[in-house]
Amino acid sequence: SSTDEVDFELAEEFIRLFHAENPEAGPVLPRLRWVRAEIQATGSYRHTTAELTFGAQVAWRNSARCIGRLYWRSLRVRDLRAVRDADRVAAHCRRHLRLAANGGRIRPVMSVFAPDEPGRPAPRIWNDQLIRYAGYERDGGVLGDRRYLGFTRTALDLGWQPPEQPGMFDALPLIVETEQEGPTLHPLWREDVFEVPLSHPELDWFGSLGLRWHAVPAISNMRLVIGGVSYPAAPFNGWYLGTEIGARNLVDRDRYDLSELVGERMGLDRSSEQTLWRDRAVIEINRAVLHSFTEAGVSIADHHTESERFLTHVAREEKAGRSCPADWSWIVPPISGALTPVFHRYYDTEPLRPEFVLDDDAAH
Ligand code: HEM
Ligand code: NRG
Repeated sequence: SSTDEVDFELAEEFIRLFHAENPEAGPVLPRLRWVRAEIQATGSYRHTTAELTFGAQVAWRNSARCIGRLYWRSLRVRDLRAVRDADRVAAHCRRHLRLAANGGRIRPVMSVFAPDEPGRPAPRIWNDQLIRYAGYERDGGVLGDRRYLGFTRTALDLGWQPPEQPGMFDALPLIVETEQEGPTLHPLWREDVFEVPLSHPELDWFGSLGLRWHAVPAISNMRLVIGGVSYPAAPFNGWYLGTEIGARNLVDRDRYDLSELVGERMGLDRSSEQTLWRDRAVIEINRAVLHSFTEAGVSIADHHTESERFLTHVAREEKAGRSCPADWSWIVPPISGALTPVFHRYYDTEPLRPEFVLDDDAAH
């Protein structure tokens, strides 16, 4: 498990990589001797801030499912390894969201909290993202995000007070667990949740559907593993690819399931699948997402542009003599796949370290 003693070979592999890519860090052998002694004495070792920052950036570079990796060097890493108690973890997560949103000019940020150590588990964030919307059962249907029915129930059981008038887009509280305190609730504040109301460049009625989405996707349930050391609480964010919201979150059957409603409002012929009314509705939802974010001055990428950038990244990595692991089924966007260049080729698949790991017991 991740609170076991660190394997020196994993530490060595990372320290060698760090020194190979950062020659200004000096000779590798003294550092390796130090790390070996520290593991022998304590069962683990402490990364320098430079190692931590580099390790986090390379874990992003190695994320086979991520199309956004061209800017991996620009990741800002907040070294919060001294933070262990739930209140401070939550306060720093809220600050992370404000730093990342940056008034709309979204910055890729990661906050690294205390690692697991032998016999001393790190704090854990139960939410799969820092911002997620509640789902409530309402007369046979669901109000809000269907996928978060279970998490919403958990939050309510822990004592969460939902808004007096529950809605489709109520930000869930953070649930932070520490060894001493157990799970604890931490509501987000309004100013932590930068949101964009959705409207459409031509379909005037679209704005009155009352749809919105949050500006910052911040994954909080992946363990960052650098040189054998596990950081279970290390939330990170970039900006959205429009299709994540427009083709999945608002459209998947187990999320907001809105294609039927939008198809109907568009007056499309839904008597047969052959009219492709679903596809037409989903395209308009995606136009609304890109239009609304851009009008609001909030960073967002379209799948054509981000696909081009990703191939630039793959080419750069190749030129640097590195392999670039990529998972075709995650990289190709969920709409218009073959219209983007990422569709028309295969990728390296051997995983590399450092990495983000999704634990089995994570997620909801
Ligand atoms: C996954 C885009 C930044 C790490 C993804 C996915 C997209 C994406 C579209 C697939 C998500 C899905 O289908 O649910 C972007 C864009 C970014 C960005 C446009 C803008 C800068 C980052 C950053 C990190 C990161 C900063 C980490 C430091 C990952 C990881 C996954 C992923 C680990 C896989 C998540 C999983 O397995 O559920 N990204 N990303 N990305 N991204 Fe990025
Ligand atoms: N599909 C999820 C977010 C997953 C990660 N996507 C990013 N990551 N863009 C959703 O909320 O729709 N990022 O770090 O920017």
